Amino acid sequence: MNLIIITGQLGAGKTTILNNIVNTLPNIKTSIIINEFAVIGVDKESISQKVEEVNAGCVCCSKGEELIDKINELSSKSKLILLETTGLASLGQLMKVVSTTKAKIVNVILVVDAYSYKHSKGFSQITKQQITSATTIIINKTDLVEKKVVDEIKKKLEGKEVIIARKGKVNYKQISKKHDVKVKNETSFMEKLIPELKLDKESKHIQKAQIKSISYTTKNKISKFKLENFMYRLPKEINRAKGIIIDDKTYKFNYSSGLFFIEENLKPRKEGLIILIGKMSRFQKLKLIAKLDELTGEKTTVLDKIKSFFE
Ligand SMILES: Nc1nc2c(ncn2[C@@H]2O[C@H](COP(=O)(O)OP(=O)(O)OP(=O)(O)O)[C@@H](O)[C@H]2O)c(=O)[nH]1
Ligand SMILES: [Mg+2]
Repeated sequence: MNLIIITGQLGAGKTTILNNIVNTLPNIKTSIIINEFAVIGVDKESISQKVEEVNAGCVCCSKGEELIDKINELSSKSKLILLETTGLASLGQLMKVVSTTKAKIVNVILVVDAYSYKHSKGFSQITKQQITSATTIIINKTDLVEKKVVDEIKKKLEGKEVIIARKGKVNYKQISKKHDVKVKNETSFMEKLIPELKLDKESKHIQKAQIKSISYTTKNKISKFKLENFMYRLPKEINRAKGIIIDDKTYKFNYSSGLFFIEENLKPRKEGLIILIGKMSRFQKLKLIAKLDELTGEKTTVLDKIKSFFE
């Protein structure tokens, strides 16, 4: 069974691209796994096929065991697995994890956000690391930048297989070439001694990045205009938000790189979900929950506050 990894920074367009790939798949039995950093995931709402979820952590470390079980479980019914990871995944570590399963990695796709590249004037450290492990790089959101920005990114990726995408439009054929993906499988002396270290030590990359998330649910109606206002007032460290709200209809919203989008969600829902992701201390998390309470008219209980403080 073949497996394709799709990774890239928060909000780069991974799920949008994944859905376009899913919609152009030939007749191959395919399973989709999405790994989201937040406790409750929302990406599956955007995919036209059934999605298996691994949430509340990163599949390259704390959620490695769960991913291994999921892949092995799917191997009897699928010929291909498409795996979307969180943007924080350490690709080297993730590839090691997948190499212990029945799946063979045939492509490691990195989605690069041209708009965010332009505004942060270059690649982040983590993107630079991911570029070295990726076998295909998709330069996405090229509809939001000038040609010279795309040319500059292309130049930095010389020697790599590159696909240029607008609005996440990529089809299966473009990414179907099988690559000889090499997995470095060295195990350190300490890992041999204490096997648990192998998965756990890398979760430090999340702690180091200080990235946390809030998954906030509400049955209350929220005005989409108030929500938009709320997003534009978020502290700059909260650079990603997404979810579903119920106003006059059910809406799906996305906030990334300072841009807010909201559209009708085709599947109606009884409960809204707001996910905030970014660098935040535990106390900032509580402050944001209080702000969400103000926005939604909910009153988060002390117990729930304590729970999210330690999450
Ligand atoms: N203009 C433009 N918007 C895009 C493009 N690709 C994705 N988007 C929008 O960017 C937002 C985030 O897209 P997603 O596909 O959810 O990004 P993601 O990488 O899966 O996000 P996470 O899983 O949260 O890291 C959504 O509002 C998309 O509609 C693109 O090429 N151009
Ligand atoms: Mg996604």
